Amino acid sequence: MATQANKQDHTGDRAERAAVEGDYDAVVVGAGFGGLYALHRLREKGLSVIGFEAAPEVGGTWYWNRYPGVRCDVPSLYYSYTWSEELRREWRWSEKYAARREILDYAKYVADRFRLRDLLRFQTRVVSASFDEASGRWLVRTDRGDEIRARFCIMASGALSVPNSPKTPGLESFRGPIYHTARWPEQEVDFSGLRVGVVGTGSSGVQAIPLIAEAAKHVVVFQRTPNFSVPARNRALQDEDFKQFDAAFPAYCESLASPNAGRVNSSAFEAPIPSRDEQWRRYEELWQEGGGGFLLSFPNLLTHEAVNDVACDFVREKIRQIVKNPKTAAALSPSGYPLGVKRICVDTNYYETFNRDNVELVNLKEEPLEALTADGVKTSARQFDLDALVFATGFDAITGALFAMDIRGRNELRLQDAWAEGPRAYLGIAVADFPNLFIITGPGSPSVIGNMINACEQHVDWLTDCIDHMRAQDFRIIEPDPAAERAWMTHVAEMAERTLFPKADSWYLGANIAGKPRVFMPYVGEGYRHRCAQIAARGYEGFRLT
Ligand code: N01
Repeated sequence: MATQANKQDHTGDRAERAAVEGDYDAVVVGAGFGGLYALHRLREKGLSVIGFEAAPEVGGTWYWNRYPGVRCDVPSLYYSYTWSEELRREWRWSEKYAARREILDYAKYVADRFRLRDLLRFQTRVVSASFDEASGRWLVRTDRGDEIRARFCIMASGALSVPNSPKTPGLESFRGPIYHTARWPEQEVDFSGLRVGVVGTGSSGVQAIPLIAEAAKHVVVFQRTPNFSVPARNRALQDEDFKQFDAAFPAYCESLASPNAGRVNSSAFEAPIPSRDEQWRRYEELWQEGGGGFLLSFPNLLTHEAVNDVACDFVREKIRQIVKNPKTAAALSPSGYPLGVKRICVDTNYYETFNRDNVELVNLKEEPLEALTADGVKTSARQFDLDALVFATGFDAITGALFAMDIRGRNELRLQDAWAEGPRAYLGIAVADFPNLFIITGPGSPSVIGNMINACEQHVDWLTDCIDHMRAQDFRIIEPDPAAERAWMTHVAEMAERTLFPKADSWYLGANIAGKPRVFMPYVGEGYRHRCAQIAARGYEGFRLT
């Protein structure tokens, strides 16, 4: 899509530099929270390591996502690394849910504090990585002519980093600027006095729409599927919050490694079905508290329709109470899929925004979007004249960034071909036929279902310990046994099937991308970390070490 954002050169001028060549122990692709920690840990273990990052700065998806209202939906005290006590003491978040700017500052602080920038080549995109059988090394090439060899290749390219840009007919004919939330320009976009169309009502749209509506003359929201959204009730953090967090921190870290930790744990299948009254009371408490903690209301919320249906009713009732126009309220009310199985949105004044005179909701289920024209958007029923358009249409999640590179394993096998019927990765971290390649938060690991920053840390700790073990035992190659990989992916699928997750067309399933195999990618079961630790303790059970 020729959007305003990628028409401009976001990465600025690329400073001249000589191409890098040579041999390293490890290469890290991406300088988001996974890549930064991987660089730190690998260097700490005494490995020679180099990192490549397409952006001119660290931060990963937080570098590129600059749309109005962008902030994290995980409380900032928890959306933080746990691996450095010093870092934890030094960094002080200002708000319960940090805005993008502060998260980016945190990533920059980490890069400076731990001297990671020297290891990184910025404004450099990895274009290919291929495994050379003879030397047992990866040959990695970039768009700046770098050619490096490395024993280990660590893909920290992100689960939500490649924008999904629908190929809407007439895209090139629209006269105004087109923005994508995941590739927003660096300079502030001034919508004042403009008629703005927003396509998409996931987390990004739900955050952006209220602020665009405050600035613009008129906003038309093109909604295909309404999402469940809960209020964030964001606020400044107080000393008391830090005290409470410090007290809870050791138990929190312990809980991450517990055999029961996970989005859905075994208690879900044993817990009684709470009465409607009990549920209503609990949802009201959590609604007032604000945030995605709503999903922690009952252990069987994501496994039992009888429970989930009440939660859906509760949110729909809230929408009816907030949105004055009954037709708009009905159109904003999700139905036909359970709450929480598409990522729940966490908003500030989202539903309230539809009470504004300058905001209009278009239900694309009733009048599908047919094309862009020079003047705006044409649905099957009407033409909407617009000055600017925003696509808040999400990402090609989990596999998108990997497929954007030409990754080849044994016998030139392309990752795309290996995953033609859906991604497969043992523990979501390593792939049969792709030796010594590690994917941070890959398909088959909890990744996007939990706290991404903690998920990245766990993968980095696991893979660096694995590399340590290999060096100590003089192993050169590690790769999953295909049978172990198959068994793991079967388990991932079975766990998802025991829940309500597959009952919605979500990006977890690849349903948002035409032609993408419909495979539920994240691991929703319990004890993932515990299992990874056990597998390591048993000499990397299910892996072949040679
Ligand atoms: O993307 P989405 P997102 N025509 O895929 C619609 C994380 N995140 O960027 O549902 C019309 O959720 C699509 O409609 P439908 C978070 O994990 C976190 O908002 O496919 N509409 C949907 O409404 C989140 O889940 C934070 O029918 C089209 C929307 O676009 C993930 O990123 C903030 C369309 C896309 O929603 C993705 O969120 C932002 C088309 N052709 C993101 N194609 C926080 O931490 C798509 N849509 C708060």
